[in-house]
Amino acid sequence: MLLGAALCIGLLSNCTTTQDESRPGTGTPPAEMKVSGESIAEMTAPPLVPKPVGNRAATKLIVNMEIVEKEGEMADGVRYLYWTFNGSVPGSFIRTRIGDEVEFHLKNHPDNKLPHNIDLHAVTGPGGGAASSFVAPGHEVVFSFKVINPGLYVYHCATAPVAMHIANGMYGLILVEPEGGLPPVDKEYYIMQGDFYTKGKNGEPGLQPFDMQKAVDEHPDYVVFNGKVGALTGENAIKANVGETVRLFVGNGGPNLISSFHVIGEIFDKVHVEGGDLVNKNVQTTLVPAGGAAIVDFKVEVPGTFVIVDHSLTRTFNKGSLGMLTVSGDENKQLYSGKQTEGIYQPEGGTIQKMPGAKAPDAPKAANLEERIAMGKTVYAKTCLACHQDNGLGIANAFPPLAKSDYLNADAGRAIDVVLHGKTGEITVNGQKYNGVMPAQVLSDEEIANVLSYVYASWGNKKQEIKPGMVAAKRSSH
Ligand code: HEC
Ligand SMILES: [Cu+2]
Repeated sequence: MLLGAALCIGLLSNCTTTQDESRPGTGTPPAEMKVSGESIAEMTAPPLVPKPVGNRAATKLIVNMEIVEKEGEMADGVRYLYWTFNGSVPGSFIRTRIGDEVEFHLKNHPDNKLPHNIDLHAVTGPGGGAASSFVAPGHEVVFSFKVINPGLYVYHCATAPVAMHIANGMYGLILVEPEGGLPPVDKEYYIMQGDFYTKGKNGEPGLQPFDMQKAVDEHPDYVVFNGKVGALTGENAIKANVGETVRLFVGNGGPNLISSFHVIGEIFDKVHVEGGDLVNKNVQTTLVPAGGAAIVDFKVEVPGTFVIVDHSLTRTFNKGSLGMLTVSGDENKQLYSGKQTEGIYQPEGGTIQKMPGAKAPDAPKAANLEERIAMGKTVYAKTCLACHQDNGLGIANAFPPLAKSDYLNADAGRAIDVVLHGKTGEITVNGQKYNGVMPAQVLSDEEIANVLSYVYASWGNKKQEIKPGMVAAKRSSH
């Protein structure tokens, strides 16, 4: 939008205010609308959405969002460490109306390992809020913005490496309703597609780390709705009754793939193309770009199971982008007289488990160096791998290598300090300068001893055992 304004200045002749033409209502420009009162935004996890705004006036709307990093189930037996807004993928749905002044409270849970921020595409301002929302674990930031363009917008984390934060689940939708609200419908749901990149191939069990190279190559192992295989199938299917109108708020977090969004056996009566004001009618498949959205309305006339897909179908049948809408009610033989078969499009099964909390019970103590290294490897996978990577090589210009790191090998006491207390400011590792933020790690003395012993035993580093006592001494000397 800022770009649009700049272009407008450049092309003096053709400079109408396109914003106001498309907007019904009082005629007050949204940027100048007064707000009355104050309320706390209702926030919902997918596939639910908050109540419509209806006729309420523009208000000061307080949005509370907490970033939570937690392990969950990507598919049967496949675990993944998700990074989330309010604990779900996609994050909580935010519902506003034009002219609202949003006071955004972004908290980063103290158990998290990483700093994060948020870029809301509904924001007019630098980085969509990213510039003012960078927040370390255990901290909260507050910033405000006025929503002045109606539509359905994506929000996402924009902390480097951005694609990695998005690939781990850090995205969601914010709706800006026009004055008076969108036309009412009977059922509304929230669906967001995302592509996921795991070390192991699709279906390989166990905790699967993020794979940066597959992300760079745009070769996802999973393409799913609402964060996991089966989030919208079987008993998690979204529901409606014959004769009802259904509205889907559809988003695509990406980070890479675009979605050819389609519901098998339905035609979209109305689509807000790209989530904006342009309404197309009688649409079979609508394109939802990465970092984009669409509002899809249709009426369900016959009962049965309607399968929701990305019509790039190998994704759907081999990688998970499959959901279901179950419509109950009486048959309408005039419209559809066929046999109904349920569940045929469910190759991966429909079991769903809740994402449990990330906290594990206290680990047992290592009896010898070998055990210490083995336990340290687990700590590494959960705590360090996200940044320093599986192979210890880090990520160019963002996270320094631990493999053959001269910085690490020169001073074990300093390495303990880095893990205990975090590190910011410029450092040089193997001749390369880094100036990032390593957050202090919330780990016990035993865990820090184990993980550093593992790091020292790996990737050509000098073998050195770090004992819990050494960590305890550093902790108390600080
Ligand atoms: C949020 C990403 C992140 C996580 C998680 C993280 N680090 Fe770091 N680490 C960094 C950054 C960034 C630096 C460089 C800091 C600077 O520029 O001052 C760094 C620096 C280091 C260094 C010193 C430089 C080097 O390459 O030798 C060590 C040692 C280290 N980290 C070990 C660990 C260990 C062990 C863990 C897990 C317990 C861990 N880090 C978790 C981001 C991270
Ligand atoms: Cu993030």
